[in-house]
Amino acid sequence: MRPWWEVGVLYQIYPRSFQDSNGDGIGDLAGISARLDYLVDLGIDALWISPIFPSPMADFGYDVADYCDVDPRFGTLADLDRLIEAAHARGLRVLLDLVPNHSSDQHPWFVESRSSRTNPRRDWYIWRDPAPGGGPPNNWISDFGGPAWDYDEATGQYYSHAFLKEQPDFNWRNPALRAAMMDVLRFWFDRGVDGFRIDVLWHMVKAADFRDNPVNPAYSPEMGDMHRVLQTHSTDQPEVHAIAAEMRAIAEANGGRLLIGEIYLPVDRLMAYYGTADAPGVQLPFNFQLIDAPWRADALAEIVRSYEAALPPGGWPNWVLGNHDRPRIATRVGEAQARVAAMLLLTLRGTPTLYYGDEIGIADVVVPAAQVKDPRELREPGLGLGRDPVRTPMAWDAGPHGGFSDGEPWLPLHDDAAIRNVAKQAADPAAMLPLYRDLLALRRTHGALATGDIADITGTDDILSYARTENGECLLIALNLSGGERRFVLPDNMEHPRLLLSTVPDWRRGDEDGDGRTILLAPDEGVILLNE
Ligand code: TEU
Ligand code: CA
Repeated sequence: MRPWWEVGVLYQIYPRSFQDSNGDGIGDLAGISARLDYLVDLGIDALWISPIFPSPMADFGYDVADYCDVDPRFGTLADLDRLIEAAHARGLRVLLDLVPNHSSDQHPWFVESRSSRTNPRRDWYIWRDPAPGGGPPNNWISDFGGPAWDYDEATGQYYSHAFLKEQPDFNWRNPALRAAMMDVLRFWFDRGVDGFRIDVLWHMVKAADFRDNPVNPAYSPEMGDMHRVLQTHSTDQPEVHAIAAEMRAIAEANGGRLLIGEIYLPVDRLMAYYGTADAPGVQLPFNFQLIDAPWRADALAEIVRSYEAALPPGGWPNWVLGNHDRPRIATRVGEAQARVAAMLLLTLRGTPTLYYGDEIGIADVVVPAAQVKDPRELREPGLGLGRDPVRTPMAWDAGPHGGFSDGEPWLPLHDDAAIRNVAKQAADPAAMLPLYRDLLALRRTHGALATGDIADITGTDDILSYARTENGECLLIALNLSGGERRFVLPDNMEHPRLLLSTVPDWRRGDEDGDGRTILLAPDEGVILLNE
């Protein structure tokens, strides 16, 4: 029996923006509970909710002040219990977002840690003396710009922060900290949480000698300050794998809960996060390649082939088109290709993760300077690094604020929310939402799409194609990545092709070459064919 997460589809919810239930303009847990039936109809299997823990919100919840409670803005622990129960009753799994690299500077542990050099929790965070001539201990740079070190006047040392200074890094080399964080996993597993997405897993351990990072020869200012150095010594250290393995052991001891690692690394280094047979790591190290990929058939074919080839024995693949940090797919490739991208995501071998709102084709929303909330944008404005544009509220209907909230939403909705919303699209067969529903339904009726082998991965003449096979069933996917018509010659082994789904449903197709072996793909058309 395959585990559920190999077969299933994950759906990321940014909780501030999914559904507000009390009119304060901020989405909440009761709001998510009210939309569970939508998720069931859509056809997903599990939801991952970005952090909902008590937080000063310096980084919108990725600065946690208490790992075992719920922020009042999102509701209460009881609301979360109700959400988990209601989700489970519908066959949906619930994943939370574990943020183990850093806490909030308001977390009682950090308050204690900074209180004196001799405090028992001093060593739970990373404290270093100033460099010999004064100044930060080394040249490490925060991912959000500026030194990765902040000076504490009172105790005369610097603490490390890979992100904001309000997000001090934990010292995972300290056994007591490590044990305390492992208890956090157990706490949530006991409450019925089905797994975690683990924030910045590859950041968790820093080189013990705190060597300077090498200067990045390719740096230019528009890349953002963090790119001035390569994160050679501040990330991806060998010791991280034992930590992942310990988390995995806890997940297994609780009946096989799921761990997903957020890891931005080249494929060869990413693969190490699957762990080994003796010390398995996370089940799914997030594969973000489609987020940065050039949208070309040859490039995508090479990405799929080389990723498949690099997987360790037993390693299950996964694919992602977008998340709360990166530009939305509709903006990157345009609406017509976003349909093709949906077909790609949901027909590749491996667990797909959808990002809320992509199923109705929301694009990046231009947020006026005065309304910017994201510290990433506020610290390095104008470089396009801000994340507000991809975190805007979901649109449910044509009512005020798209049915997201009775009050003023924390971020503006997309301009076309009156027509780009769930209710409108549900009634329009040509819209994005029915395509997502059809794709998700097809994965259930044709198991080969979910778990079958993948073969014949080809990218030529603007067409990306591949076959999925399982138990004698064979499906062929052909995706036209261009805005022009393209002829696609069927492989010889495709004897009786039947069109199961097209991203261009009204396309009138003839037998163009009269040979039954060539099909004419519409501009921006993807098709799924079944060999009968
Ligand atoms: O993001 C990590 C992440 O996206 C960065 O390491 C990225 O490479 C860098 O910011 C370049 O832009 C996670 C969360 O997803 C994000 O929302 C948090 O802000 C961050 O960690 C800190 O917890
Ligand atoms: Ca609310």
